[in-house]
Amino acid sequence: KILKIAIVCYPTYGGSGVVATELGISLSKKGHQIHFVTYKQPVRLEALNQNLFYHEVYVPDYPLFQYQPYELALSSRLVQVVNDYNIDVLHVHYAIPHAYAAYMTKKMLVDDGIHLPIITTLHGTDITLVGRHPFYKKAVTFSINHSDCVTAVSQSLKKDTLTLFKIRKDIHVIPNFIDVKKFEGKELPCKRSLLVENEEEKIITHVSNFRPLKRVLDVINTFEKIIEKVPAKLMMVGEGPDKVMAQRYCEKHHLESKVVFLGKSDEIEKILCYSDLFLLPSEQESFGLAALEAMLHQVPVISTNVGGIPEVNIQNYSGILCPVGAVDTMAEEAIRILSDTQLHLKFKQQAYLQAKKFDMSKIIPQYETLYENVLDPQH
Ligand code: GMT
Repeated sequence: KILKIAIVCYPTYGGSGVVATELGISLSKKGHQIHFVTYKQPVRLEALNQNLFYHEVYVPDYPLFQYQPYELALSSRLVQVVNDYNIDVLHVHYAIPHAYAAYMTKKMLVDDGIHLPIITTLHGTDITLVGRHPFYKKAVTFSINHSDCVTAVSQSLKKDTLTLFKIRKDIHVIPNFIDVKKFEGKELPCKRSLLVENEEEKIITHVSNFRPLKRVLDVINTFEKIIEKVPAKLMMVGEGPDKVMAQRYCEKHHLESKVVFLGKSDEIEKILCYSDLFLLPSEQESFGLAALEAMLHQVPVISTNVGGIPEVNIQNYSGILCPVGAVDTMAEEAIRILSDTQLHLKFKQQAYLQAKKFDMSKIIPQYETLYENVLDPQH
């Protein structure tokens, strides 16, 4: 059945926005009509088509407000979109405040005689960091329990949700996905020579939003230890609160010629295609989409062994898992892999094989089944 689906997400560079956008695009290609409702056009939503719509949420400044009432503006806009386009299902990504706004939308629509099923997808810190805070906990619990269907991106996040909140709902685990076909057999322009002088010099990459939980100093400290043994450059991709601190550290330790800060990039795949190793030393990570994207480009991952990462990065297969803060071990493992061409190649191939398990062709139908189930009154 062709469905009309409204999707709410953070339109920024975060993984949850990327997952929501790619899901919407893929569903639109299958014939569903998709309506993104958010405050900015999602970054990966380059081209709208006849099945893909974007509705902006405006939150005008008003001197009385210290905080702009975004949930109010979002739910009002959602009511309007649902009425104007006969939306069948509302799918919100990241509980705060989207699940709450979805509940309000549903309630307001009752006055218009409309029943709107809501699906909430939990992504990470909406549960493990922000959502569990006593300031939000009650509202997060309430809005999860009042969603018609709840999904989490990993078994680990499901477990955390059930441990931290009093949840009466069944939580479906639907992992994040990548598009294997998009790159299969394609030669990407790999400008490796622009960055390194020879094959001996390796390229190590980190992609994140530079928040404290990403532990970007661990990335740099690991890199410092690696270059004691293996010549390498470090690509730091992304923007965020800890970026300046990381740049200062590099200046102070005379690493400027070896560590490149690339900022936000729409061309992650071009950076990954010439990367030899990916570092993800996060303190917490409910899934680790950045690691999965690296693996798709045959980049082995050295990561921490937290949250949902071990469901994505398999120990001694697609990469290596280490305890949080274990900079020495991460560096030793990196040196071991990078200095053995055969071993490196094996990890690269295995990383790709592991990534393929998360191909969108296996994951998108799981969401479609959920949409159909919430629409089926028998269910
Ligand atoms: O929860 C966050 O910190 C933000 C969120 C995002 O928008 O990037 O990240 C989470 O969702 C991603 C997509 O499902 C996951 O890949 C990330 O692991 C997860 N982040 C954390 O758990 C810290």
